[in-house]
Amino acid sequence: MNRMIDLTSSVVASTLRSWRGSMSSKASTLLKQPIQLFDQEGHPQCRLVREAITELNLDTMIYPCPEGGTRHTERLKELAGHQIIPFLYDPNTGYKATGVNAIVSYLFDHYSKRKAPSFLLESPITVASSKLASLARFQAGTKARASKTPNQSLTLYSFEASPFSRLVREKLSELELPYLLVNLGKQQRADIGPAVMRLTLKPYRPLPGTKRDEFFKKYGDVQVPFLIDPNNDTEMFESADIVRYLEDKYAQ
Ligand SMILES: N[C@@H](CCC(=O)N[C@@H](CS)C(=O)NCC(=O)O)C(=O)O
Repeated sequence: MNRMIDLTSSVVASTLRSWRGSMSSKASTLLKQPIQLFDQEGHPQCRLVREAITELNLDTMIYPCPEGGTRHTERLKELAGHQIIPFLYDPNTGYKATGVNAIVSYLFDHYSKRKAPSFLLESPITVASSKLASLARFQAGTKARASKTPNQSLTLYSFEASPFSRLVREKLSELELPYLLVNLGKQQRADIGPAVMRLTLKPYRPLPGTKRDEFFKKYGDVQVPFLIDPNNDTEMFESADIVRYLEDKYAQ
């Protein structure tokens, strides 16, 4: 797809969901092990779960289950006893849940002091707007394509509403590549906007002690998407380069 169409339609998709999944809580719960989500980019219900995960600032191991894909179905069947997504497994507590409302309510109850907000729960309005968002992106990420299995999982720094990161997540989903999703949602005014055009005149500094701050100290700025592929000793910024890289290395 043409890059301009990709970016515009990705902005439209985020707008249709009112940019839910842009903001992250200031505190991030340090999980002993990341929660695990069997997910599909472009799946309306899965999007609602990922929005909640950004809001709660939880690192999540994503097992993409696009239509026609088989790479993670055995493990899903073993854990869940079915093949319905979204499915969550929390290895820290042993909790398993299927479907938006069970997953999102559990995550808010367990990892925040708030009740799950209605805009992140399944309702005719949230599902309809999420379906429209998927349509705006021409259902990208929903269909499996032949790919090589990586030895080790990849890591993607992202946040749900990021139009640039969505393009990368779609590719990871189509290629069924498992990845650790590290959410770097916005936590203050200065985080808003692209890295090259922030809503602040002062030199950019993330909130101290946050994952963003850790990232800033390591890489000198905060920009997503950022991909780490330990299989090829690769770390990279720039969505177009990452999408091309994934296609070159893993598509068959
Ligand atoms: N040219 C970059 C642009 C990436 C970009 O601007 N990403 C935004 C999020 S959509 C960002 O990192 N903003 C700064 C921030 O979140 O701190 C790409 O294609 O990856």
